[in-house]
Amino acid sequence: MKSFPILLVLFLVGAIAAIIISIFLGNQTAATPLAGGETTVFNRASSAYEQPSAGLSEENFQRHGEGDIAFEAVFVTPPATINSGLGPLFNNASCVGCHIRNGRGLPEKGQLLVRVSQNGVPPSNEEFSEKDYYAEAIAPAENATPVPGLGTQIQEQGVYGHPPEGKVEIAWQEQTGKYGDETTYSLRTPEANIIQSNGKPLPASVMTSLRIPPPVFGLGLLEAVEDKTILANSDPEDKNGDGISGHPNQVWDIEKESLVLGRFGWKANQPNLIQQTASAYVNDMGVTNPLFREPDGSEDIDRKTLEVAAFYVQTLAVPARTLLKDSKVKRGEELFAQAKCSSCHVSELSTGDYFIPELAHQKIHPYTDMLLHDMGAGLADGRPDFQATGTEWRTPPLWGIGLTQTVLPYSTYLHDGRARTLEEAILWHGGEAEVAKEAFVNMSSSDRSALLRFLQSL
Ligand code: HEC
Ligand code: HEC
Ligand SMILES: [Ca+2]
Ligand SMILES: [Ca+2]
Ligand SMILES: [Ca+2]
Repeated sequence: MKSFPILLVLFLVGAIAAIIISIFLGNQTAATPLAGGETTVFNRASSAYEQPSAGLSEENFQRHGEGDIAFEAVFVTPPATINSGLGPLFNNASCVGCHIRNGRGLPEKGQLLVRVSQNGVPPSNEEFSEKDYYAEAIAPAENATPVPGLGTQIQEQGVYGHPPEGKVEIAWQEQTGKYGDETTYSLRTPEANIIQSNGKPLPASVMTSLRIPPPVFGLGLLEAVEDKTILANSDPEDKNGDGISGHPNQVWDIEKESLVLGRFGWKANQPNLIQQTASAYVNDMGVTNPLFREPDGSEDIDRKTLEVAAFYVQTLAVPARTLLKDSKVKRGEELFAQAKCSSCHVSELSTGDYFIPELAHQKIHPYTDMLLHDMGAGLADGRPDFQATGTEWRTPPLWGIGLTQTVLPYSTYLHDGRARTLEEAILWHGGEAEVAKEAFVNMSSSDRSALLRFLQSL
């Protein structure tokens, strides 16, 4: 007789515990602020992109600080005692000169890069002068061979006695469009006028591509995602019939001397952060290094400096998400999935083993699949790069994108910085993302603003 109430009490306790556990688990699978897993930092101020990953060992924290100094180092003309080796041709004298506060750069001189190439066989040694070699020691794709006299990138600056390769002027063309509810919008397209130092315009056969500097935080985590995790989302022939056919780039790894999966840059044409950093030094700053040496085998910076600069971007933290309980943000997150934005901007990936153990085996929320997608004629540069065609771009991560204007007001979006707002960035989507774009265009204005508010919460 006495056992009955005890059983009832036990039953109630069990039921309440089950409810509490299910709420807890529910929260675990739903939105989390931990965009960068355990390495996430809780900083949504203007310094949000400049924080070392949370949980770094004392030694790696120190190393991150040394990398910060390398990233900020302003190079000067040789001979000099420190930071010597700028040029002879260059675009900017420091990493931070383009990657200001580690956020995105602007489409303006000193930050915008113009990639050039042509079809066909690479120029012979006689055609390809020593000057080209200095500035353009790269690992070019067969479908993006260097242009005689210009290489694969236009350096708009030169040290004393070395005229720059040319001057780039951007003019913007405006075009208007309408949402489903008749609200109008306006989009701008860049038109680059490139004049070589000899006063001549570029020959029509030269393919060009404009690139703004992308944000550089969270990159170690993206480097730590295993190839097989990225390949799991690849569907080049669209076998599942959802209209999305992402595929990886395959690019030349100069140290491995083989083709490997491409990860970094707007067309994923760099395999890893060491090679990305080494090519930034040589091409953007004219600073030769162990991966890209002078013709006589010497170098402006040693392996240690190269590695520590790469370590800095490898260990820049991702800021935590915010406004998770805001009803508009929640609605926006649903719309992001319904409109199939999440087919490319994949919300969750896991990292594998990594040489920085603090970044290994993390559940991250980068909102990218790291794959290339056909984005339509509107965004096309017509310049292929390895497996990326002239209409394809790598899905950029959207984590931290809500802080863009907090970090650097007037920052712009997309590969060439044409989009002045997140809304414009979405409106430019075409190709495989045409359906997603149309879904956005036909949303009610309150749903459109909910979707944008969700992006602001990242
Ligand atoms: C002249 C401006 C400029 C300078 C100087 C510069 N960068 Fe960049 N950086 C860019 C641009 C533009 C891109 C995009 C390139 C592309 O997609 O082809 C980029 C891309 C990157 C990326 C890839 C980011 C991603 O998400 O894929 C990293 C990492 C990077 N830079 C690091 C560095 C480091 C380290 C230095 C200094 C050694 C440096 N950059 C110097 C302009 C610059
Ligand atoms: C087919 C794949 C795909 C789909 C679907 C897609 N995107 Fe994108 N998104 C991309 C690619 C690729 C880019 C880069 C294009 C470029 O720079 O020219 C991009 C760029 C962006 C950017 C600018 C990022 C930056 O760093 O400048 C935002 C914001 C964005 N997408 C949001 C969305 C939203 C919201 C949706 C759904 C309405 C969506 N995307 C659907 C592939 C996709
Ligand atoms: Ca040099
Ligand atoms: Ca050049
Ligand atoms: Ca598909």
